[in-house]
Amino acid sequence: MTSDPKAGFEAALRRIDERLEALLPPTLASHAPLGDALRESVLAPGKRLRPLMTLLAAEDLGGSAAAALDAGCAVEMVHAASLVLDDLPCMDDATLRRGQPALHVRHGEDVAVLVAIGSLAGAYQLIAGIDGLSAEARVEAVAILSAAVGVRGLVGGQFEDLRGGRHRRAVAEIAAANGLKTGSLFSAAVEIGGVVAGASGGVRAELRGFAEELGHAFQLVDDLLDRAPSSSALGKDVGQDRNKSTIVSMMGPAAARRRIERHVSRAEASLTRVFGPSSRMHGLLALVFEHAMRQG
Ligand code: GRG
Repeated sequence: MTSDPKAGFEAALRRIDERLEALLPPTLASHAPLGDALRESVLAPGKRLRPLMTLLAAEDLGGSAAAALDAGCAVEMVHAASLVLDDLPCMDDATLRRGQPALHVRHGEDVAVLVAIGSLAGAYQLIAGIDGLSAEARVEAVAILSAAVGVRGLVGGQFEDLRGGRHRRAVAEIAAANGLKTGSLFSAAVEIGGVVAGASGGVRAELRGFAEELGHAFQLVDDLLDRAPSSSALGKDVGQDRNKSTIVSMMGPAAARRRIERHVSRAEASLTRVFGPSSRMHGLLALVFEHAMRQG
């Protein structure tokens, strides 16, 4: 196994980065530094896992690659907005993101809030206008993305995390918040891939099940890495809030690793039911988690 979690996906990742760059041209900087800041936040070197999943799911279910690419870029724009907001002093108060000073550190909180709103609006504009998708599919994709952002998604998960993070919570409560904070956007990413491909309700439900397990495992790895002394495969900017109560801090790293393994094997089982015993999504899952588990 290679030590690079992105190995084998370079071509798809290049397409994603090129499309994001084209969607956010330098001329966007007409209101500098707003345009520059928007480009910086979206184009900063992230892993692009969510758009990659949209792309792989749609293509491997027979959907249009171009439509999947734009849908994935919209999901990444939502993700970028969530990271900008998450780092604000009134939220996680983080100064580093993707190895660089957080957006509000570089451009101020006012610009950071506007960038997040602009990125979110851009995502909906993009997904609502995707070429080659029926009007019904576009509406469905917008509805899925909206649900993933809203009070039963990122917003609700973030709220629970902020309010409950420093209190002792049951493991199940933390897991539920993790599902909203992390799983909901993974779920939207793969389900929108299914919508692009015209997948059945059953396949879409299976994709959501996969993403929920993935989200739980991913958040556990994220928390494990928060305790690790150095940065990692998940591109983690470590040590931002070591007082937060997490499943890892409550159960310890060994039990957390066992939970991760259980989530990953359930995620794999869902993928197998959709794509057969081996697929590019299986490959992505294995690469990300094998690498992360060695680091954490
Ligand atoms: C209105 C979009 C919006 C959000 C409001 C602030 C907020 C509510 C939610 C934040 C949720 C959040 C930051 C969850 C963390 C998810 C997570 C595991 C992020 C790290 O993802 P990676 O590792 O990051 O894929 P990269 O940088 O590689 O893209």
